[in-house]
Amino acid sequence: MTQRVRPTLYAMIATIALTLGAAQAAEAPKPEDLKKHETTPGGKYVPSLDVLPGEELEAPGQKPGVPTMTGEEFTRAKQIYFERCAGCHGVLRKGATGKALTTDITKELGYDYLHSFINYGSPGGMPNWGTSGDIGTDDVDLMARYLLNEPPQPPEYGLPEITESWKVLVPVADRPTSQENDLDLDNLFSVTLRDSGQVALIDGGSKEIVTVLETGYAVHISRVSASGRYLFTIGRDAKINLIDLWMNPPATVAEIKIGMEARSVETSKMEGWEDKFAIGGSYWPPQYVIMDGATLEPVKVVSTRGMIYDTQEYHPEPRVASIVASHYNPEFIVTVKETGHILMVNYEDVKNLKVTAIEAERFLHDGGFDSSGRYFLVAANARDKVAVVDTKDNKLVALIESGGIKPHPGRGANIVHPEFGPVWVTSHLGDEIVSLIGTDPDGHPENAWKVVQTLEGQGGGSLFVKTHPNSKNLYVDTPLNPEPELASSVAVWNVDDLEAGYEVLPIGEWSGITEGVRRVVQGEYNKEGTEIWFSVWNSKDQESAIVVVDDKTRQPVAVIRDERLITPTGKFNVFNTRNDVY
Ligand code: DHE
Repeated sequence: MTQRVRPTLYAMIATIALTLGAAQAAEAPKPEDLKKHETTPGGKYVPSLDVLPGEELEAPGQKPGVPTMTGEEFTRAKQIYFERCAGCHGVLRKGATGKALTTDITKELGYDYLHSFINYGSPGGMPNWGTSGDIGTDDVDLMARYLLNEPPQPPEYGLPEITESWKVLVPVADRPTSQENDLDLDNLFSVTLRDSGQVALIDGGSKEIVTVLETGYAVHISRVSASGRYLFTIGRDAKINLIDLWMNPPATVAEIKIGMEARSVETSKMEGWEDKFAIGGSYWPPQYVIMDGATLEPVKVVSTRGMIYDTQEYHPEPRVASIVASHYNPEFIVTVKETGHILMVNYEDVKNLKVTAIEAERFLHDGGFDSSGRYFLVAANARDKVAVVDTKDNKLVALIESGGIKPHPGRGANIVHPEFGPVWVTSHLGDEIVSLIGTDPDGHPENAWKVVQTLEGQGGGSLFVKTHPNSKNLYVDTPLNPEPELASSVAVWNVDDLEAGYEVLPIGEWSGITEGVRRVVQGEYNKEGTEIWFSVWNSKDQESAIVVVDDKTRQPVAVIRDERLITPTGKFNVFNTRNDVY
């Protein structure tokens, strides 16, 4: 895990910009101030690019007056940049959550200045790479020189490359005409085996692993078609696998690569359009691709490059973050991180594509529906806000201060609050706050789109919250908390008595595993809402597990330990995922 959540050059340039034009190199901070330069859990959890570091990119030509680099040095610096810096500063260094690092700026700042900032970080959020030991002395020097050189440009990946990667392994005509296995498909779980590039399909009843399927690299999420027949996975390398759950055993029937770096995939869910289309969104190149739902044949590639919603300045690499499928219109809801737009992509007539671009906020990340399925709530995590979109009328309804630092809801959790009615819940990466947002404009208009209550959880470093319509429990994980005890446990509240506080479930301990940090991540319910599954996520060379908890008694009922369960993270129950139950 720790290798995944890398510190980054977050906000380096916020501070640089303040002193832009200052001729002198930055002063080294006093030892007593160095604490301020440490990276917080929230600051660490930013995108890193997994595939681009390995890409062979040509070094741009050497310019006069710029420190020289050997080919070997360039390759190493490029790798460090994509792994640790590009998430905040952008592939092309034009700025994202961190400011721009283009050579017109870096040359002005000079080598000494860059070196100091990389070494010591800044109180504004830039990690202290050098003094923390995360980047060695030689590499601090290397990175300062690299930033004075022009950035290399990774290749584009358009329809020719996408089509080239497309394979239909089992044509539609050769697929089963009815379910050929005797699995309880609705209670099947697709479990990401992050570091082995696989997903495990696990039966929700017996907890047996049905099959382990090869997928893209470090699969990010699974989604299920409206009919429940097809499962889609997306790898960080932008490879989508289309898995036919009717086959015995379920198997990949088509695959495609929609870019080079990606995180999201979804399938059409509007009545009359079930299973018809799929969509994938990529980080690099910044684009989304609409595909045929049964074969993955690429139908349309659309770039997300364009203007930032408020400053109306051009952004060359606005990444596609979360995507969900509307239940009210034949549309995909595509969030674009850097421009802060929420795109309502209408798939009725793909040739004459209609896209409603809703101005929301930067930098959009993850989100989900309210309990009615009409409103989509998404975190603009670097702005501590949640944007709410009405997917029926295609309008921004509200932009809400989330009440904590860096909201990170996953898809959120919908509970019925005894006083405030239906609310949607998010936790935060940057602090212990759990925020409840009213979502019922008709029944509880005075509470709608407001943070009606905040709870104090175990601590910062939370990624996911979870509940189920049949449950009275609200679970909040804290896998990125620096305290191992908090990272390996979850907090659970009774939604009817939130004031009573939370109970801590020592899931890591319950797994029986004694090695590793045992990060406990992402609760996911079974179909009935009677059991909740948690991943106990250790590093690749250590043992991991899944712990199943009885929702009523809050006691473990099963521990799935199997040598095939390498780094399990996300879990997606077929019924809950296809029906947006959370
Ligand atoms: Fe995720 C959802 C991006 C790191 C596990 N993650 C998402 C989504 C995005 C995203 C855009 C929403 C997809 C959607 O709904 O369409 N995640 C990113 C990153 O950019 C980031 C910060 C760093 C990276 O380089 O990838 C990142 N994510 C992680 C992890 O390290 C996690 C904890 C473990 C892992 O498997 O990699 C992780 N992300 C998840 C999970 C979801 C997710 C389990 C879906 C949660 C859900 O319930 O919907």
